[in-house]
Amino acid sequence: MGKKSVWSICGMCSVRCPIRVETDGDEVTWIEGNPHLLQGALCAKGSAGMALLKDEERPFQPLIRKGGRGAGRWEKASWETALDYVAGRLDAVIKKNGPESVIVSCRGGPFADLVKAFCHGLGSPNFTNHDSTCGRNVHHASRSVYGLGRKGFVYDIAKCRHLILFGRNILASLRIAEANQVLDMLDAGGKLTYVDVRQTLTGIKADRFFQVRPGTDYALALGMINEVLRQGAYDREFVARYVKDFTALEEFVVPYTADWAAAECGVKPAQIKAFVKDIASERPRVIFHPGWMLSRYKDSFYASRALHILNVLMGNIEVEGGQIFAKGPGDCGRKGIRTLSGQVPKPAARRADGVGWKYTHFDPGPGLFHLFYDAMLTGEPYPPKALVCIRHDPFTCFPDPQAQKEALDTLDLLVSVDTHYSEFGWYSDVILPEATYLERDSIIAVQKGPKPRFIMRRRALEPQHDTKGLYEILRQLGERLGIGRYLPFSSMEDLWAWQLEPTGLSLQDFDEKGFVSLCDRPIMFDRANLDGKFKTPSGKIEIVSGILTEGGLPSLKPYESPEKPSKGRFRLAFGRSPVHAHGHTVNNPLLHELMPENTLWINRRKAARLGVAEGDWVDVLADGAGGTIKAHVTDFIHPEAVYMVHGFGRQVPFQTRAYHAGVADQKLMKGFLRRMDPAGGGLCLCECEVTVRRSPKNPKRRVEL
Ligand SMILES: Nc1nc2c(c(=O)[nH]1)N[C@H]1C(S)=C(S)[C@@H](COP(=O)(O)OP(=O)(O)OC[C@H]3O[C@@H](n4cnc5c(=O)[nH]c(N)nc54)[C@H](O)[C@@H]3O)O[C@H]1N2
Ligand SMILES: Nc1nc2c(c(=O)[nH]1)N[C@H]1C(S)=C(S)[C@@H](COP(=O)(O)OP(=O)(O)OC[C@H]3O[C@@H](n4cnc5c(=O)[nH]c(N)nc54)[C@H](O)[C@@H]3O)O[C@H]1N2
Ligand code: SF4
Ligand SMILES: [Mo]
Repeated sequence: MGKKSVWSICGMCSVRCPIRVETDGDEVTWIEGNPHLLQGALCAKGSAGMALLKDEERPFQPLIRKGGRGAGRWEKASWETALDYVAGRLDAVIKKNGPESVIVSCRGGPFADLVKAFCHGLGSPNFTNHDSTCGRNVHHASRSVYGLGRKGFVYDIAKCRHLILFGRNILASLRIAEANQVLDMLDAGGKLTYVDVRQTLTGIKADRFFQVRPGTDYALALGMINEVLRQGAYDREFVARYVKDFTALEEFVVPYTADWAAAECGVKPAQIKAFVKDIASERPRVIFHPGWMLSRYKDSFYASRALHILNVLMGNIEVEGGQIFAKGPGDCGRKGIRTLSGQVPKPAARRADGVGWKYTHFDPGPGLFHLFYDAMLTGEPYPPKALVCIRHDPFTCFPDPQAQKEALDTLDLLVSVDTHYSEFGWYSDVILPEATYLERDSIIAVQKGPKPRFIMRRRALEPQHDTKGLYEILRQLGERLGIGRYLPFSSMEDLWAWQLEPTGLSLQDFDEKGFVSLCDRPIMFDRANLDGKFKTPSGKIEIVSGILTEGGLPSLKPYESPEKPSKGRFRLAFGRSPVHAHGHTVNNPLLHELMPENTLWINRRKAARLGVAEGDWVDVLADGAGGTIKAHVTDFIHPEAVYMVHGFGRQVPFQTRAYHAGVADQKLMKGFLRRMDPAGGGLCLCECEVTVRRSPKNPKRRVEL
């Protein structure tokens, strides 16, 4: 045994930073960011990977439900029995209702190809993920402007002179590499402008902070566009060469002056004008980040679209310090790896969520998960009958778990493949425990960028319990279901070798750094000739989007002012803590210690009126749902909003640390499964309003009555 050093990829959140892991026998003794890419840096969650391994409150062998759904009576099973059981039930569903009645969902990301191959291999088109509560609006906004999705560009933040973030809390809701870039940019004298309804870790580093009224980002962005045009602060040449329908934009923004926007958002007009003066001299090295998680307001799609348009006005495309086309192996004159899903025929059936045929303006890729609930309740276009969730917890991820349960009760089979007891897992029929990222290998994937690379995760340890890696789980299920030919490799080494074959590389090429760079220097396209690079219907950057027009939707949507919450009510804003990843780290022994529960941020004046002081228990109530947490009274949040960190209020009794600690924002969002932005496909989670009162409840009681 002895000591080992292994190149791997962190799995504590979905960012998947490259890491180096040291082990001694069966112990992990050290984890750090890959020194070649991250100079050793790691976040608190990444370091707590060691505590994940030691966490005893996780499933350590397959479990099959005995009592009613959610009753918490489980029978421990061998893998043989559990896989036979799942395959038998899936087979019955497929025979009776067709393969399309199976939905397979996973967390997306670089390794999703395996899950897609399994889902399509079964014959189901219903491969899906979490994204309608995350980045779908931003993705579709990007697609409507450039014909390229959210990941079509990378932002050269380190070299930019001014970074503008609308609610992108980049230093707390983090990616290590990106956070380091922001700090480098600030060290080099770059500026930061931050827009939020509250002050944050990122905002306190900003040169300019706009504290806006909740839901008014679109107004601020329109005011900025108007002012940029008024000051002539845009790249005329770039616009003339690549942009379609620019005059439509000029006409559209006429009423949205900086003065108007300032009044609408509650900021100072002079600040907007001074800001535009700054960027006029700094462009093209100015980046308006289009947002990441913008499943928030009913116009978040259009707000993101306006931010993309501001980038175009800056002419920041394919320049240092701007946004750069993400390059793949082909751009370096190299061959790509083989993909598993590439070997599987496309299923013939239409998607049950309607994406691709009923909703033609959405990217058909992973569809929109929440729309499957409609199919379950209506049986249209056909009734789904089985749901397999891999690294995905719909009851934390999607609003209104109660409504979800009612729809899921129409299904014959719910399977959770997870490293933890997720809220969904607790309600499901079978839990198949996956080995943690430190105990499993993953397929090789491509990471696109100015310098694309192949990445891989290798196990640092053998599984410490009776758990298995995902490839093995899906391969053994596939064999039982007669689709073994799509996952034919009996070892990861064989699979990797097959993936690498066309590239001429071997596994040893990953030994030196843990990844393989496909070029030495960043690849830049010729900015004077970007023809063919924009994949819109017109081939141009589209102010009026062909895709949206065909879908019967406006491209330049007139602004509608968000309603002020009525007396005693607040808009429920939410976000992340730097030390937690959604709901799945709140029971981690170390991270729980750092942040055991969430609090409700409330504006000091509003709190005073409610008789609430710092640390008081408050009830947060919405439409029949509610919870009790401590108040955090502060001047640094807009009076119309209250705020809490997402991921708390868990209800799995086996997770003793997290059990009923704090409140789950998603449970307050009653009816929000149906609040979809018709243009962006994202849910409008921040349209939820709550009331707050001093709590008369016994704060020590942890169960809901
Ligand atoms: N109300 C509200 N809703 C939200 C959000 C919010 O802030 N507020 N945030 C939204 C956003 S941005 C996102 S991305 C989604 C995230 O929601 P999800 O996509 O559900 O993602 P996670 O919470 O990251 O993880 C889901 C599950 O993966 C499991 N898991 C972790 N590591 C592994 C592993 O290695 N293998 C396996 N098999 N499982 C693993 C975890 O235990 C957890 O149960 O939620 C969205 N929904
Ligand atoms: N530590 C940590 N990092 C993460 C994650 C994690 O779970 N933990 N998850 C990753 C994932 S999946 C995602 S999607 C990203 C999300 O990255 P972000 O979108 O940057 O993160 P959030 O914390 O969800 O939200 C940011 C801010 O939006 C603000 N906000 C609310 N309403 C408004 C409004 O009307 N206008 C403006 N301008 N701001 C508003 C909130 O106050 C909050 O501070 O983070 C990623 N990084
Ligand atoms: S941001 Fe932190 S938790 Fe997420 S992958 Fe990177 S190191 Fe791991
Ligand atoms: Mo996300």
